[in-house]
Amino acid sequence: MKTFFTEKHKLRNAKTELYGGELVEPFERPSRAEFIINRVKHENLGPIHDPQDHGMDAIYRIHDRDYVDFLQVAWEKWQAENFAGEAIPTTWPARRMSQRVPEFIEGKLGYYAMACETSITQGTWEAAYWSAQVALTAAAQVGAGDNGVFALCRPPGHHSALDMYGGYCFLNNAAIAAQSFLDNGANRVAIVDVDFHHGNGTQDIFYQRDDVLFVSLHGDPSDAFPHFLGYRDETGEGAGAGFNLNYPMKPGTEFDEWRAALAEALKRVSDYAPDALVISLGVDTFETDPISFFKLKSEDFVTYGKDIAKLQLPTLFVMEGGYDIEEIGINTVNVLQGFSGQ
Ligand code: Q9C
Ligand code: ZN
Repeated sequence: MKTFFTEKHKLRNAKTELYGGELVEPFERPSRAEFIINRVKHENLGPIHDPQDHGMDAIYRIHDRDYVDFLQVAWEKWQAENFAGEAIPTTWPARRMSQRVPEFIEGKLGYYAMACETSITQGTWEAAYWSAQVALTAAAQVGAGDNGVFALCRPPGHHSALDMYGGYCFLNNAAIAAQSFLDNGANRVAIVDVDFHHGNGTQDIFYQRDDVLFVSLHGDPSDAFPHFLGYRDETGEGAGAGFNLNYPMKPGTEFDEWRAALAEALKRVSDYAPDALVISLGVDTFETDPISFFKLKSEDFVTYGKDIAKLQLPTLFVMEGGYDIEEIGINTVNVLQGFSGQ
């Protein structure tokens, strides 16, 4: 299996995350990708390639222009105010307030953020841009006939929507890749999101569409981030009615229950008969993940990789979360090896 990866992910290197009322070192840090790429090499998963530059067009197929403009200049504008710390919003357009976009950077941050743990800093835009290019290049490789390809994206993407960042995500790599399949001749694409957290951004982007089926397994939003989306009764709207499927699960969920939900999800995907499958691959379902509450063990990742392979679909794996950093490489590559039968 080929891996697409760039060292440019290191440009995303925030010093702070607001967690438990303190500014801590971000859980989403550069060493995550280093552990994964080292495991890919150690296990001889396959060749590692740099991404090609597919430009901005594919990004604008998913994200709003004003939002992308904001991401590109947010750090510069924040710095111009001579604030001491990293760019973090403080105020949101909550219920019954104006949804106009403010001029001042602090207002813009609140407008475009869906969560405030994700500080914007020097290099954030460039890393997010190249993370999307990794997904696009890997998608093109699937389009060229490879049955399983790994996009080692960092920063992750699935919490990012049309005009929102947060949850460590800026551009929705999986959504951008799914749209690129459609723009290159696919009629239907399925996205299965196995990250511990609900893929609110991906759901929102495709909620009214029937050309992308979105299925997510995740911690119940009543108990887990992103808290405000991911309930079972969110099934799609308009043309998209019936094309969104959520499997929220409770704290302490073990692999047997999780795997049964995956089996249902994969059955729905199989019935949909997509031309391509995108897996939003987060391994924060692991039993010792520091910010999550499922109980998967390392060998379970191999098992579910095999389950996905049984669909026999052209499959793109897009890296999302996973914060037990010492084990992240093992768990991620276990899925890919299970899938490819290595
Ligand atoms: N108490 C991804 O996995 N904060 N994002 C969680 C837990 C945000 C996760 C706080 C978690 C974002 C891509
Ligand atoms: Zn996650």
